[in-house]
Amino acid sequence: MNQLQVHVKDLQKWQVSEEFAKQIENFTALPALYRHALNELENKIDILKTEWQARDGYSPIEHIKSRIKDPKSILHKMERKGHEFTLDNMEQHIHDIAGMRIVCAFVKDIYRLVDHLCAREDIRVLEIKDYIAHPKPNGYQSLHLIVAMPLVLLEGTRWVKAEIQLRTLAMDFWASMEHILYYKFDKQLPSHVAEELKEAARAADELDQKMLRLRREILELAERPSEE
Ligand code: 0O2
Repeated sequence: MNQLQVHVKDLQKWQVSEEFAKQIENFTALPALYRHALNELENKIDILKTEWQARDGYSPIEHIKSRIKDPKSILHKMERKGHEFTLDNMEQHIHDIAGMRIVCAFVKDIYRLVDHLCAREDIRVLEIKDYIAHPKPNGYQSLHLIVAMPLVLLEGTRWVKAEIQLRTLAMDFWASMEHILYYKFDKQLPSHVAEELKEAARAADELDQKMLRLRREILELAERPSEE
């Protein structure tokens, strides 16, 4: 599959137990599986974007970004969640090893896209966390989907998990800035800073609502017969 993959037969010369060799084989093959799942997902979203653009002259998807979580972050998250470091726990409890962020222009585009994804048979939506309807206490807004993607392998079909974060441009700006600001600060934020961050999240929300209002107005103007 890729150069990271190790086969049980390659390990036999080191006389490791078959069970240990199998574990290593699974472990080294895993990043490639997540990469393939992400590629499939990117492809599906790309097709959607092109179709929407061709049909409506406008795609609700502004841009997408994807990444494989780095091993250090995976271990940190497992520690934070109190899981023993095993491959099973990693696959079962860490949902965002394969992660995609989809940035949309408007909030209603996000729900339109979620409805579409939930109705598809080639993606299983396992969980929806709606931090838009229910923002986190710090002001964070996004809609998270935990999905499973089918990969057809020699062994049969394997469903691989991925996390999709859906946000507007304004939410993405806030979350990216908060991540940068907070990243270097490993202590409790002073309350006035936390309050200002929350205030900035409210401003991002207002900006989203204002843009939606403007869009409605412009669409209405476009549909109105000209007065000539
Ligand atoms: P990183 O470094 O961005 O990958 P779950 O994944 O559902 O099992 P978790 O982590 O409690 O458990 O889920 P949640 O709250 O849905 O958060 C998942 C991801 O959302 C985080 O991954 C962040 O990417 C993003 N996120 C959640 N809360 C915040 C927030 O307050 N600010 C910002 N900027 N991003 C947030 P990681 O692994 O925590 O981090």
